[in-house]
Amino acid sequence: MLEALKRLFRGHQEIGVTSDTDRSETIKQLKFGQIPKHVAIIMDGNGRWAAKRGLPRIAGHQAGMKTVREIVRVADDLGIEVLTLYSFSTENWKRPRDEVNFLMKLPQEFFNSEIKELKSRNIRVEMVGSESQLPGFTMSAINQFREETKENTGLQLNFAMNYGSRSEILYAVEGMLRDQAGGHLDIDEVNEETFARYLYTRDLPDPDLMIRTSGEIRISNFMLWQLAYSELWFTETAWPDFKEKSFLQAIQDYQRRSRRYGALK
Ligand code: V0D
Repeated sequence: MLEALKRLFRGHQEIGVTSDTDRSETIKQLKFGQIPKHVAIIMDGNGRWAAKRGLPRIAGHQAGMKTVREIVRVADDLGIEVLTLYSFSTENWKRPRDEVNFLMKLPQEFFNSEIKELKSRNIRVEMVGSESQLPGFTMSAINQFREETKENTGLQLNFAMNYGSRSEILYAVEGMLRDQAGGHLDIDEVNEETFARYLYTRDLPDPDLMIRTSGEIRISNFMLWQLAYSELWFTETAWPDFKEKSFLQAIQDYQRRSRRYGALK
């Protein structure tokens, strides 16, 4: 963790913003023993960011990829264990065909530009969501990531792709009914823990913190089951403008909130 702190300060000096007292104050105030294990983010506002500048929506998605790079770095430096980024929802198929086609090529582009750094940082890349409707070339990029990073033990970076929480819950129910019919699951074994084993997120801890950018104060079908006890943090900032400083602010706010579960209140 001390290494993480050093890296943050080093990065700070390299980008020549030592006079930015806000930022260094935020870093100094972070409690390194209370870093959230799992942070999930709804990366909203790329299209709006572009429209505001008279640019095509795809320019917003491209700018959003730069933010992904920056946030992955800082999350890794802080020692966060799991980062889940909502990159394509089950509803996003309704967007114009050209936009969908463009988005589906981003995993390969991200692979080409990032695989080297991700490997050097010991980051493991995975996806959550339904693989079935995704184009072959998109799945092949994701599978390349999986294959080349499967032994990595550092930050787990998940992309929620073709993900929708209600359909995930139905997928879990189907899985349970199938196991029950096959004699592998008994009705008295149905509880919160066994149910969670049938979700796409079966191998992940629940998010401690969920961040949504760009002003909407909604969950929008993202991790309905998993966010039951999570801290929720919203900002007006659009995803392409969401920088390291905003992320550190979210972590600091998370640490300020006392985490009391319903039972303790
Ligand atoms: C566009 C802003 C990385 C949000 C970020 C297909 C919208 C950039 C990925 C990615 C997207 C996905 C899987 C993977 C590696 C990278 C990505 C999509 C959109 C939707 F294994 N950025 N990104 N995927 N955007």
